Amino acid sequence: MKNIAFSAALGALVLTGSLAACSQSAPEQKAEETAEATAPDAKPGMSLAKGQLTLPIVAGRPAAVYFELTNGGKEPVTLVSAYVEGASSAEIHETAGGTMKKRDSIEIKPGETLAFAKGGLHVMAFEPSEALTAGGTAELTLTFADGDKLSAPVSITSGAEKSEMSGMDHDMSGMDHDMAGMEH
Ligand SMILES: [Cu+2]
Repeated sequence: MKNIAFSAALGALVLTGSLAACSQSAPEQKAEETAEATAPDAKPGMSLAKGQLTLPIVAGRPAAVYFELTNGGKEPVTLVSAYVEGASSAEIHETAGGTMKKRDSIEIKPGETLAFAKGGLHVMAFEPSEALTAGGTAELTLTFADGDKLSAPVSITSGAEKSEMSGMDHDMSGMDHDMAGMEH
């Protein structure tokens, strides 16, 4: 009986001790939470700049998303997928030698900035909704091989200035994407 009472008392002491430890470290934890709240879904070390979504000239065709992705960390990271809010789906594509192909993974070395730009890497957003209008913003989310994500707003621009390419740009049938003579 004595032993049980002693254990209970000891347990209470340990509990009290851990509570005290918790409250001591609380201010520090709160500061971290505040920092995270300003950058939700941000993979440490990764940053995205100059995000831009170019609407298709012809409604129903895919939109293209361009940006600069910088790995400010010390380890290489691997980009594996993209998501654009307001589009039914999105894929990472690369235009090279006049053809456009889907990329399943792209490694970004420490210190490297990867440019997603016309004529090269881009995120293709399929079936962009009417909620995506020029002058507004869309939320782009990138997912990395370790499951971490990076979300950033991208500004939406009209594709009208490329009207001479109307009917060619992103005119894909099926999921083959490996079509010659296409240009972004
Ligand atoms: Cu594409």
